[in-house]
Amino acid sequence: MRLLCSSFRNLQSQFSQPLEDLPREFKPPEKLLYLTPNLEILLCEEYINFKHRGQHSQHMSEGLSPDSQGSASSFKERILVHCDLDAFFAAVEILHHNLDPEKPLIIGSDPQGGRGRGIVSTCNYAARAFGIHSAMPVSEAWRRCPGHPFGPGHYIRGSRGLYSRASRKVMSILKEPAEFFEKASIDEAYLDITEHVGGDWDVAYALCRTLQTTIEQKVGLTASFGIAPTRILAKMSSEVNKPKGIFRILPDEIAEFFEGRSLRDVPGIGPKRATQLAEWGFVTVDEAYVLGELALGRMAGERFAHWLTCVVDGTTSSEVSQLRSRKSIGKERTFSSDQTDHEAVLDVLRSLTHRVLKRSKEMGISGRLAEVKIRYTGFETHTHGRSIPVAMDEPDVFLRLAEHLFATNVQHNRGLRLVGFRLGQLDMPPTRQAMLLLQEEE
Ligand code: TTP
Ligand code: MG
Ligand code: MG
Repeated sequence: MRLLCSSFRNLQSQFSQPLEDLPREFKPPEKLLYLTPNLEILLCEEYINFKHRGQHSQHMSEGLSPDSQGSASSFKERILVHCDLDAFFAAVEILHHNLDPEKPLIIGSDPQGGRGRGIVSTCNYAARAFGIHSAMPVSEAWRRCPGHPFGPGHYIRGSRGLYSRASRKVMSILKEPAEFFEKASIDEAYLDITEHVGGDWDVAYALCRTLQTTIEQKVGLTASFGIAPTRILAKMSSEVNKPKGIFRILPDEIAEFFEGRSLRDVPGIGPKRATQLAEWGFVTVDEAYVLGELALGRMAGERFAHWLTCVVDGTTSSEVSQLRSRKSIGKERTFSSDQTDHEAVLDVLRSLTHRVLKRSKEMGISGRLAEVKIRYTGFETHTHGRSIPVAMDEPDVFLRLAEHLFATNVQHNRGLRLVGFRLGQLDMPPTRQAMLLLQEEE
């Protein structure tokens, strides 16, 4: 059996008693809330913030607009922007390797001369002319547009680091004018710019044109923008004039926008649902909408009918918040060889926890759940979690929780293949994001 070093043993004995039971429901503390015997967290001052957090959670779970949480906005409609980069991975590779954008470029797994078994990640617009698209088997892509020496196709496996760097640069440009900002994926973001443009849709259009030019000049990538009063409408409009397009749906133009528009174009309507609706004779959104919520509900289900009616009425969510796209923030490390020195693994866990909390602070996000992931030799994986009563972003709190979870759960005679830390049950005070933006402007 392996010898544990003394500090690790001390840590274990410290945690041999379970953490004192924390109240399930948060009540304003008299003075102090003790998480562990050694860790005191003064909550009196912080309580004000936590109340805000509570309100914000409610607003998010109800999917209401930022207005409805009682902020000082005087605008009835929100002005939301959805930005999506064009042929993102392919565009970054073209830039990095100085390739000809007119030649078909396919990013994905190795085509192995047409025998490859992987899929296409994306391709540039020249390759799309051959009918190639994301998620297509790479063998099919090769059949449509073979690579050298059989055809003009250029195939690249791709490098994630390049894409992340480009994404970060774009996001920092987009973040600037947004009151509320949400990175929705590596190449897309939602912005709420209502106050910034004074509720003026023409100013919003001009701002998107400026952002588009700035991204092209500073990062070398083209982006498409959609401007609309709800999230789903903004997302749909960013698709309309791709690549390098801008499209705007004004609040009184929504019905017109859906006239003759395929139901399949609405995010959330998949091929199965679209086929079913087509069998009943509905191909376009307006065809289904004119039936009325009640009648459509009898055929397609009440929930779907209600949702589609809300989409066309422009009453779906207009909330932009980083928490919509993020469920947790986590980092993990796989060891090049399995570790038996648990003290060393604990050090790695501490460093991962620090990095997660640093990231969460940068994003203005706090969390209630600490989760430690442990993978043993042979791939057996366990996660151990513990919630605290209120969302926090204090590294020390989560460091103690991570140490506790590791020390009380790790199986001592086993080698470790991976360790990880995750911050979950995320929350964000509504004022925090604004503060973050202000700080960045300074
Ligand atoms: P998308 O924005 O869906 O596609 P895109 O940017 O390549 O093209 P478009 O001009 O139509 O927006 O996805 C962004 C990146 O995410 C894309 O460049 C590659 C990656 N991706 C995959 O790896 N697999 C997939 O199935 C999809 C859809 C995207
Ligand atoms: Mg894209
Ligand atoms: Mg995208």
